[in-house]
Amino acid sequence: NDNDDGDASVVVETRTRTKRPPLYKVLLLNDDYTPMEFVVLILEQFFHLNHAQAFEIMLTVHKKGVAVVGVFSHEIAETKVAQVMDFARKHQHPLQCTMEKE
Ligand code: TYC
Repeated sequence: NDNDDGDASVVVETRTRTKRPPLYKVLLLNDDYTPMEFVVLILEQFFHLNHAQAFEIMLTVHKKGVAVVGVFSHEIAETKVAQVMDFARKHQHPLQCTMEKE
């Protein structure tokens, strides 16, 4: 505040708060029917994981029921979920993919 000399010219400073955009976890869910190789293929194709990483995450989902595949901006996460769901539906597998705020 510059001018505290009465009220002739008063400078009001407002604090600028910069928030980083929220991030979203993309989750893959287990089911009893989707083939393991199909899940591995999805992780390689849409999440750019190498075969070993893809296999490891697939196994985690298979054993624990769910795993985080990646963390993205809202728009990218939505796109990934849509890509996985479309691809699974196209091949008639019940695979489920969702997102949640981190
Ligand atoms: N449970 C499946 C099977 O035994 C494999 C599987 C893994 C399915 C991960 C979905 O997200 C998944 N064929």
